Amino acid sequence: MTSGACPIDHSAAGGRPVSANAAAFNPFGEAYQADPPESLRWSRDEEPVFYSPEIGYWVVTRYDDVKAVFRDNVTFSPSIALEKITPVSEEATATLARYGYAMNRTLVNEDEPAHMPRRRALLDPFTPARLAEHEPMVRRLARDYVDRFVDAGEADLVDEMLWEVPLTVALHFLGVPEEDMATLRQYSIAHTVNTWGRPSPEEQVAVAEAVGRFWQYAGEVLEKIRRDPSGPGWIPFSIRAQRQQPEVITDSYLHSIMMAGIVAAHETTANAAANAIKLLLENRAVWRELCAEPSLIPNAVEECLRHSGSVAAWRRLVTEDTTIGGVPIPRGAKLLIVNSSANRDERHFDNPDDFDIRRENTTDHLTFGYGSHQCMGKNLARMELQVFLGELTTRLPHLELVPGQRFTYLPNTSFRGPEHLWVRWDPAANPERADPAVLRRLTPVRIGEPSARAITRTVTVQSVEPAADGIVTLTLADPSGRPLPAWSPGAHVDLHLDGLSRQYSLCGEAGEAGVYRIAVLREPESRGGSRYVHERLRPGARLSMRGPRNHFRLATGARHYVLVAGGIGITPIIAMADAVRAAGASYEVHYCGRDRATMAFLDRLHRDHGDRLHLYPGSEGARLDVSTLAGADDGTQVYACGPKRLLTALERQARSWPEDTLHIEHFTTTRQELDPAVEHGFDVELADSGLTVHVAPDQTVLAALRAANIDIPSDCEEGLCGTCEAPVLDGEVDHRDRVLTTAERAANSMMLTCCSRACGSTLTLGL
Ligand code: FMN
Repeated sequence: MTSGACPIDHSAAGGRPVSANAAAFNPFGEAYQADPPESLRWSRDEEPVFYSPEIGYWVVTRYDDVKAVFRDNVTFSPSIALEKITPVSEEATATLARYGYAMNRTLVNEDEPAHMPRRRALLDPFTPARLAEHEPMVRRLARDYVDRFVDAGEADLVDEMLWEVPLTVALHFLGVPEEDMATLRQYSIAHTVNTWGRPSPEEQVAVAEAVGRFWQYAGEVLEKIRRDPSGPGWIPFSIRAQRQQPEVITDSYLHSIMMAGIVAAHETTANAAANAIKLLLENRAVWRELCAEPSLIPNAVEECLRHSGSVAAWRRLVTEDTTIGGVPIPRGAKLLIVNSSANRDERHFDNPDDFDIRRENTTDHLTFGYGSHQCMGKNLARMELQVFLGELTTRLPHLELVPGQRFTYLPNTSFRGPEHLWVRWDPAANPERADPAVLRRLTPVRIGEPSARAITRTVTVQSVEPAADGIVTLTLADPSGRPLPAWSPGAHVDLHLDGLSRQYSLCGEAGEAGVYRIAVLREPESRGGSRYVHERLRPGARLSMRGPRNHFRLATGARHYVLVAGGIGITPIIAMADAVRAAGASYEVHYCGRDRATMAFLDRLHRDHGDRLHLYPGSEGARLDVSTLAGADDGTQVYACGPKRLLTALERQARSWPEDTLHIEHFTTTRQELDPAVEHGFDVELADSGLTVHVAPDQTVLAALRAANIDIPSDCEEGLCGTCEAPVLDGEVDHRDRVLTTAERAANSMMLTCCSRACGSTLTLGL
């Protein structure tokens, strides 16, 4: 083909050749409609940023690139987020004009500096504290709708529940009277097709009619509420806010958010719920796990949003010549950023196609977007999804997909969910028939991102044996006999003990593949965890466990290892000793204790590490002099775990050792309640979200971020586990955790938000 005959406009592609794959890409075609991330696998692997002549957009498919675009809302303007992706025919334009259709800026498609003041002014009803007020309403609606079909044996969940409940929730949330649901549903679909679809010219006119009527309807409702805006809901709240800040919240703005709000608040949630239930029923073992262990639901919701989210792609306009992933992109280019593809990028998520509800970084998904335009309603959506799954797993655990059904999707680039979802079950087996008390069981809802604490697995206690005075060893196994995941020396698990989360280091031997061994000291001043282990745990008991995770990783390749343990701190150290011995490395073990009777693993240590072992039982007058340790020798690595006194002495000694020689793990925290008389308040600026959050003297950074709707996973909330870390861009941190190393603190690029604070009046975080 000569260049003159080439159908592709290379100038739009910045003069770059368009590959065959890029030329063939069509987001309205079968492959993308069936499975957007799968249809773009080639792109993630070979050409992560490409020009699509079919739609005239640049397409961005890798995680880091998509996130970078979301993060920079100036270079990548959101102004085209609601633009019609298919050019509108003259007739349709005339139809819209007849209705006075004037959809203007809404939060979704507005540039700075106008956007953030509006977002801030309208944010309050979306904060977790306000959202909690809606939980009873969401539960009541879910219950009522399931009541309607629970005895039927078969239902189309989309038609009979998943569309109307989110729509009703949306109307309640907005403070809009419940109107004709079926009409509103048609309006919403028309809006989606109008914005993100490819209607034929004839369809365009019908769609424009519906959109025009929707616009008119939104205006009428707004007027009605304006007459008495004292009621609950976001729209009355916004009308009241308009009185305070008329120049920020204008009339046309209110009309636009009224219409966009109805769609944004319900269609995405309805689709997300249908996707989630379909995915769970296709993965029956996971569905069964949720039925048995409802505390897994919040994380399952998050993994469903990552794996099969309802917002497949979003749009941005490039405002200056730039590069994305190294590819030059000209000013004026339009971007289709495919967040569903980013969510399956193996560069960010391990085995991304697997559906794994215990995935550690699930919440990193980009289904809600990211940064200053992140979905404001994300926590309302999460709440609804949790309530739906709680209701269905409790009342219809025997639910299954009707086999052989073909799932259809409304053809468009962005909003994705099956139009129908047929399920069936045997009503005679409904649990509530045998035991009406089932209906009183409330699955707790977590408002906000899932707690890392909830990513649990159930284990059985296989044996409990004395290891020394006051210490028992427990062997933990998978209840079904499957091997537990592999672990590395220094790793710990988090056990859920009667409502408490406690960490225990793994100390099993190499031959014990598939089971975990831990040793637990009964603390005289126990806060409940170790007492529970000693008094209540017997063989056969079931426990919720999280992990293993490792913040005390053994570096390979050192010339010599010095391993130091005090008391129960021997647990990670013995695993390290086994590993360095197996690797044939040079090492020595130093083990201090009160007396031999209280020192665990002495036989094993003598047997496996006899000539390398140095024991210091205090009752025999033996004392470890840390100044004699070989830390100063080039290539030596020192690992230590034990009581604070020992670790402080080592830290002091380590000042004379080469940097990064000493690695320690604390088992305890000295964290105290925050005393407002001693602490000072400060501001945390969030660079990616465009927010400034004030942290009061008696508040943690984590709590302040949560109250402002920022997602941060957490677990121990004592500065011990490292889950709640956040990137620091500016400002000096007063580090109070027990996880970061001296080098990490000195770099000042990371902080643990559950306990660390600002030295000065401001911190800037990369959130
Ligand atoms: N305590 C142990 O008895 N054995 C261990 O192996 C152990 N490993 C720990 C690992 C880490 C990373 C951390 C932070 C703590 C560890 N602890 C260990 C301390 C326990 O988590 C817990 O604080 C202790 O059992 C006292 O809890 P209680 O006051 O509720 O009884």
